[in-house]
Amino acid sequence: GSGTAAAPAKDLFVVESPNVEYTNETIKSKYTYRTTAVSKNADGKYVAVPKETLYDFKVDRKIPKLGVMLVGLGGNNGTTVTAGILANRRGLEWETKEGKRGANYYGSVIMGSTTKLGVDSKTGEDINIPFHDLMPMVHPNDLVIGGWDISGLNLAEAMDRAKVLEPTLKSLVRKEMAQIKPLPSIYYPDFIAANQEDRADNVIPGSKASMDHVEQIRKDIRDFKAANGLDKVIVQWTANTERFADILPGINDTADNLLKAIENGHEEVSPSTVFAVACILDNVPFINGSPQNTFVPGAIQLAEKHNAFIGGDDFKSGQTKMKSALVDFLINAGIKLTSVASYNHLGNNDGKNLSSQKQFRSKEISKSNVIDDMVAANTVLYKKGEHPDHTVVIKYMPAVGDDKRALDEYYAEIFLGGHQTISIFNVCEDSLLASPLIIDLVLVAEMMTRIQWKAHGADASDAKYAGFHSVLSILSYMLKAPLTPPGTPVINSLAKQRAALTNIFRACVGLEPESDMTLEHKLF
Ligand code: NAI
Ligand code: DG6
Repeated sequence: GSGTAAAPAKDLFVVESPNVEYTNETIKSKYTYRTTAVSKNADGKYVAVPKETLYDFKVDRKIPKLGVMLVGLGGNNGTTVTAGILANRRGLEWETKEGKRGANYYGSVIMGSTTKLGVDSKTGEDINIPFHDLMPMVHPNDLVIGGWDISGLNLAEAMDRAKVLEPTLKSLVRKEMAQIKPLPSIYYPDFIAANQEDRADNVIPGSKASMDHVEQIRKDIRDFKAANGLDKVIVQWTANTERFADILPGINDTADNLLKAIENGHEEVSPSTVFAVACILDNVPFINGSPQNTFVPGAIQLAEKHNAFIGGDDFKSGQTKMKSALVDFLINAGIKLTSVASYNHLGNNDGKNLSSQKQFRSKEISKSNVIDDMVAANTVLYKKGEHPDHTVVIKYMPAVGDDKRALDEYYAEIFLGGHQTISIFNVCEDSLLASPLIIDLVLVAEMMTRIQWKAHGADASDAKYAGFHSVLSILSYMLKAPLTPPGTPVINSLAKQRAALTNIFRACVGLEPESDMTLEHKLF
């Protein structure tokens, strides 16, 4: 193919550039990554040097038949995302007291938002396209869903238990939902709240980690893939929040020690880590949607060894998404945020599990660290080590069900010692906010399995291409406590996270980052 070869009809755009080459199988781009290297000279003055690095990217255009296996399939998120995909696939409409409603993917950045492709060469107007069309991505309607749950209810019964969806919608998907029954899962009672015990009626024998468990999970994935004729599977943890695992030298600190600890049935290996290990060994991307430290150092090292993708932690759906946008805005507006008080009450099974101290502590940690980078970056407002007060409270209140209430007070110092106080009452329909994130995480993680890179000018053969680092920090937008490659910074600012996602995708098809300078409208 040459630089201007026609793309298959379903592509919304084609890039015409000497740096971009299309074939039926791939899009190849030569991309110049421009950064600024900073050092200090002898006088202590910063010296900023523009730097260019040339990369080759290669995108596999073949959209695979994709399966998603959810751990916690019978929970509120699991049933809601499954019903949502069925409803979208069938283009369902249903009656509500407010009138007819139809299936959509609102709340998914990939399916519900647009991104600027460029500027109309005649009118100068922005041309915006659906985010989903930026790259050859899987469509969520085509996902095949399965997974595990320690509760054996079929998904029709489980969605009733969840109390999330309208009865009219439930009646339309009930038949298909009833046919999906979660696979038995592994259950180590010490890791989740004791109040969950009564739903654990669908468990694989054994109450601590073992290689048999790892092998069973691997087999489940292989069987699911074969039964549905899938090219790929992505696994996502949307099961209960576990307590943190202790990091123990010789047990979970290295890949080899972790495998040995599983073999020896060590009690500090959590179910989520066993799932992660099973996936890593088979190169199946594994994403953790809960806050616990599934990815102990040994699990990260194992993923690196196997070039397997992992991502996490903890879906960022309501309160924290607001926080990572609002704090970014306040601090970048030069307003000195001095405290954030975040209260939640919720009445779903997640809230019940989090009413137990150790599981709450996992959530408290992931909800509390989300403003650190924005504070540290503003050396005008904050002295080194200075930090706004930040408190997170979660209470179980059965009556409000899945409609979590998140009450936030942001208190800030403004000009000449004045104060700005912002109070937010945010009713988060939790599972309806989290389900589109589950979809985004799957779509982006899958896309990343089809992107390769090499240093430009390196060996011209295709053999030199490599994948991105095992830890998919590009997923940060959807996650409260983004996991990043060891030794690399965590970015919490929602705007930066979205820009990274957009601009990496743009680079892969040979487009410059969107700078928002719009000089074409300023210099004429
Ligand atoms: P849920 O409690 O309704 O669902 C969790 C499911 O996991 C239950 O069906 C339970 O039986 C199952 N489970 C527990 N241990 C298991 C194991 N070892 N293997 C397989 N299944 C297991 O909770 P929900 O609301 O669906 O949330 C799921 C997770 O996502 C929670 O950890 C929650 O903290 C997290 N999360 C939820 C968000 C939301 O907005 N809904 C946002 C951020 C995180
Ligand atoms: C209460 O905070 C329970 C949690 O599981 C949250 O509902 C969930 O983590 C979503 O949190 P956020 O902060 O993104 O709304």
